[in-house]
Amino acid sequence: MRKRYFLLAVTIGLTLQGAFAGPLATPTGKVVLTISGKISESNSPKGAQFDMAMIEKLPQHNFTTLTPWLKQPVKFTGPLLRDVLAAVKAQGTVIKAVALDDYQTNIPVEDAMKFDMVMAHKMNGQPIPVKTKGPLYLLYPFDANPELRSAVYYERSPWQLKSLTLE
Ligand SMILES: Nc1nc2c(c(=O)[nH]1)N[C@H]1C(S)=C(S)[C@@H](COP(=O)(O)O)O[C@H]1N2
Ligand SMILES: [Mo]
Repeated sequence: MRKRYFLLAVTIGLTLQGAFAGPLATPTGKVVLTISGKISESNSPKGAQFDMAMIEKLPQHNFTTLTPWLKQPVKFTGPLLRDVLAAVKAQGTVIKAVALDDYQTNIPVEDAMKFDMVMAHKMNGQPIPVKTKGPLYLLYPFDANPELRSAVYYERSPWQLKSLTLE
């Protein structure tokens, strides 16, 4: 009986580890995000690569917020940036984000800890096509905190996100 409980505990432990801090899977689909720089979990010579299935496997969060870009409030869904950083064992203080249109912006790692920043792959429950700023859109919960409704944070919200480099 004891042994059975022990095995159960080990199984649960391994399952949780797999969900939150296990070795990084290898993408089987199209790579949508590459994280490089100061990270200690990786799966390719270019850094930690993610396909959409890997991003969807992380714990999902959502918030509904107005943005400067759209007239209506939109519900954004995806993993918290801080969970994505944890998945690659990120270090450093600044995240250099680059988008498909080559837009670049620097996000303090501290922002990911302080605010529930979401790496959205869905808007109003639907995958985000590239032409409407997808497939990945990194953003702050603007409506949850009036402090965030400023150019500083809008500029730190890249749509069409393709890579993060930890510095
Ligand atoms: N990929 C990408 N993300 C981006 C930008 C961009 O040009 N490309 N512009 C940034 C800037 S400077 C701001 S203020 C906000 C809002 O940009 P907009 O006013 O051009 O809509 O989005 C940010 N995210
Ligand atoms: Mo801007």
